[in-house]
Amino acid sequence: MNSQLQVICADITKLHVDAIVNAANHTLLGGGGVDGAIHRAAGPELVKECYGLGGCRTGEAKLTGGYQLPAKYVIHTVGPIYYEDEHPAERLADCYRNSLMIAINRGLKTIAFPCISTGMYGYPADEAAHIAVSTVRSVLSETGSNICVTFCCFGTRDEALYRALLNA
Ligand code: AR6
Repeated sequence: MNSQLQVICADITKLHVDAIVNAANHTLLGGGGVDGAIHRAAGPELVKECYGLGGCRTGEAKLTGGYQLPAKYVIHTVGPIYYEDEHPAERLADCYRNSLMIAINRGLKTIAFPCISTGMYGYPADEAAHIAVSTVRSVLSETGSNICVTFCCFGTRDEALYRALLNA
C-alpha cells in the first residue's frame, strides 16, 4: 500500500492530478491560505460553482470542477478549528475519509491533500499528520482501491513529518 502514498513539498495548485483537496471554510466561497491560492489559480468559474453547493459542514466534502487548474477536480472539505470545535480529531479524520471516498467513488486515479487545518485553523502539525496518514491507510485497506494519494506539504517541516510516518 505504501507505493500508493507519496509526499511532496509543493504548491498544490500546480499539481497534475485528478483531484486536489481544498482546506476550505463553511461558505466554500474562498478565503486565505490554500483556499485562496486554489481559487486564484482556478479562476472565477470556481466560486460560481461553489455558490450552488450551499456551503459545507465540518468534516464533509464536496466536489467541483478544477477550471483553470491543472487538476481536473477540486474536492472541498472543511477542517476543524482546533481550539473551538468539538472532537477535532474525529472531524479531521472525516475530512480525509470523505474526500478520499468521493475520489474513489468517481473512479479517480490520483488525489493530493494539503495539510488540512494546520494553518489558520491551528491544528498541531504532528497530530494532524498522524490522523491524515492513518485515515488514508484505513480507507485504502477497507476499499481495496488502487488510487494514488499525495500528501502535498508546503514546508520542509511537514514534509519530514509525513516521510517519517510513511517509512514507519
Ligand atoms: N499548496 C499547498 N499547501 C498550502 C498552500 C499551497 N498553495 N498554501 C498554504 N498551504 P490553511 P486551514 C498549507 O490556513 O488551517 C482559509 O482562509 C499551509 O501551509 O490554508 O484548514 C479557509 O478559507 C498549511 O499547512 O487551512 C479557512 O477559513 C495548510 O495548507 C481556513 O483558512 C492549511 O493551511 C482553513 O484553515
